[in-house]
Amino acid sequence: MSSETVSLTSAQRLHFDIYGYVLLENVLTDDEIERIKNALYRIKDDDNLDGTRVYLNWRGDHHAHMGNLVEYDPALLEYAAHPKLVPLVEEVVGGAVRLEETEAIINKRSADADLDELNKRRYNPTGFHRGTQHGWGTYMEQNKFHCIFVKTLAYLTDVGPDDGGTCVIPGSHRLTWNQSEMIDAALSDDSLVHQVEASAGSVLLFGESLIHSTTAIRSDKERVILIAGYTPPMVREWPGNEVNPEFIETLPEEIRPLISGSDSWHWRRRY
Ligand SMILES: O=C(O)CCC(=O)C(=O)O
Repeated sequence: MSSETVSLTSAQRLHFDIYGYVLLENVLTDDEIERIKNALYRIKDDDNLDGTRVYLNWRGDHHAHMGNLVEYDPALLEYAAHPKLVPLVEEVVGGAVRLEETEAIINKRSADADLDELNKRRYNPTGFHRGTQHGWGTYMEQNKFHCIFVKTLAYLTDVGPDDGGTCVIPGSHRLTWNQSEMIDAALSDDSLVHQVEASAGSVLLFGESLIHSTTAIRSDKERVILIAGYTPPMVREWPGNEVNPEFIETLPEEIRPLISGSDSWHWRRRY
């Protein structure tokens, strides 16, 4: 990892604290994007993943969801340990992190989609959810918001208004409202929902207490995203995202604790 200090600008930190997310533009190079996409398409077309720890689930024939990716290709490992991203994650978690999961989605419009129906709404979130809650998965320290479960979501294709940008309920990361009441309220008024649109190479940094969703695609474009989740090191990986200890042994020493969580309870809040 580079010794150069990488941190959020005060405007990015304020955006994160107010809304629960911030879009980081132009993070990945064209070469990184191509290498990551090649690896993800190979997984999507791989009919023998048995010898790997990768999982691939199809949600209809238009939506491939895959996970536990770091052992499959160096480009995917490099994203999970990205020196421009991990320090920003640590800033909002509040200290050192471990990789909790990696997942990716390659999706397009469903062949059965009713475009007239999709065009009736400004956005069509397919399933709002969150991975932790304000109150036990978050804390305030020195007036800054922190979340113990944070994701970086990289857009690997350009995502315009009709291309399935991630939908979020801005500000929901700091609310203790009942989740379904909050979702119902936001779905009744589109102005409470924001759809993230981004160019390929941009990364959405968000706390998992933020309610968010995949969005149905209206255009003819296929979307590709790669996500890495992080927690403090004493927290477990998401089930199914256990990385082979033998693979971890082969990694450079400086990224081993990030991938394995070996730092465990030796955690000190740093931010
Ligand atoms: O598909 C997206 O844009 C959002 C993915 C998502 O909901 C998640 O990472 O939990």
